Amino acid sequence: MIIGKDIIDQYNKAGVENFNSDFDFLQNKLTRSGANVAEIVNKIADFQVAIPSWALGAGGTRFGRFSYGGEPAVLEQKLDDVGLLHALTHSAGAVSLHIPWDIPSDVSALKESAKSHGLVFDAMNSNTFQDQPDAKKSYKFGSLNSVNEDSRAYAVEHNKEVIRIGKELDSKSLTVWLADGASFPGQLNFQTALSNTEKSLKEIYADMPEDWKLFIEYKPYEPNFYSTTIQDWGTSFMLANACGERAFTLVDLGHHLPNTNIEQIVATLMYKGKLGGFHFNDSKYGDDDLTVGSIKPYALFLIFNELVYGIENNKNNPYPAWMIDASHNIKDPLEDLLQSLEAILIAYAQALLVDQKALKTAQLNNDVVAAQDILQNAYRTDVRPLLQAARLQSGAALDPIATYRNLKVRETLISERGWAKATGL
Ligand code: AOS
Ligand code: ZN
Ligand code: ZN
Ligand code: ZN
Repeated sequence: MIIGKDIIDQYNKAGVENFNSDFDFLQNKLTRSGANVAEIVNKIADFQVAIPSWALGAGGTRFGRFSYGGEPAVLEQKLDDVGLLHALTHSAGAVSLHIPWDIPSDVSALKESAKSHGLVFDAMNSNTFQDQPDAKKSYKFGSLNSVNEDSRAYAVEHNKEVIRIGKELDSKSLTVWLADGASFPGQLNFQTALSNTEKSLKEIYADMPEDWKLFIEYKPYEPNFYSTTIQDWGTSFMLANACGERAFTLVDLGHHLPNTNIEQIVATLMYKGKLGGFHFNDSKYGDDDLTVGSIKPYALFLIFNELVYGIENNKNNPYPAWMIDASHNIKDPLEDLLQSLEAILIAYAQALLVDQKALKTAQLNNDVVAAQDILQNAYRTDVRPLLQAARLQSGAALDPIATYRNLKVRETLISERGWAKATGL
């Protein structure tokens, strides 16, 4: 199924009048307070978030998975789904593949299809957290950190294979997330595990082309419940520094112990030029991988406030790679991703509204009340007309979810693809 611009335009007609009056109201209000609305709308329109191939099927928990119907069975169909999201929003212009779940059978056909949807291949993801049916070595007791030299070499080799596939697709980065750790005290020697991990990552880094980046993701626990070798941003940062200047830390919002100040981590990494990538999701308890902005939208805004500040002020930090890393089993995955994209852009737009000059003045005067007000004024602004303006100007849908439903996308996908489950998680 392909959604053409003409069809979107047709559906937009019904909403344009309301949009105009909402937008005028907001534009006047923001212009009065000194904001450059056209510039903000352009920034929102430019913001692109990668969709991971594994979020397109119905995800789940370790207790079960319920199919949604019409899930993409093969990589080409996953690309088609991201294409639908991009047509509706014009903010999902990239796809993040996972090897071995997404091994392309015909590289040039795949590139052609990506091009036709306006998509690029963002970071490649390796997988050394599962044994594949044809696995020659096991990752049961670790991969890049393994005490078993053969397992370690096998895991390094897999990452090199992912780089090789990524090169063919013109991807420019590799994300490494490791499940490596221990479930019981005494199971592994922390220092040996860390030093093996560092050695392995250096081998992978050395194999990357000169214009590639390595993103090192951290996570405090799960699937191991006593220790994880790359448990926090500090460990990731240390390993990134050990690898070299094209290695960076990747922040996944769900990978922190409760109440961790993630915005401060973002600021610290950007200050050092080491924030490479971002996985968006939301959570209440752990790595819940819920829809972005569904639980803690204010925290998301505060994080974006640091991102916007860092993009402006830390020129030593490369522009981060954005990806949604969410997956669960009770919503239509495409509608869920549309909600996540909306939440990301809302937080971004609100952060763009923060009066940075006034905030600096308040901070210099230790005016705590004013500082809080400046942030909350931005956060409490209903910025959705700005997102609509950005979409309208790029030919996307004024209301993506309503258009998706009106067009009966899921019903069409079910009739085209049936009830087979997606490959992957
Ligand atoms: C796992 O918890 C991490 O969030 C990973 O980034 C990702 O979900 C996994 O690599 C899926 O392939
Ligand atoms: Zn992640
Ligand atoms: Zn995760
Ligand atoms: Zn997650």
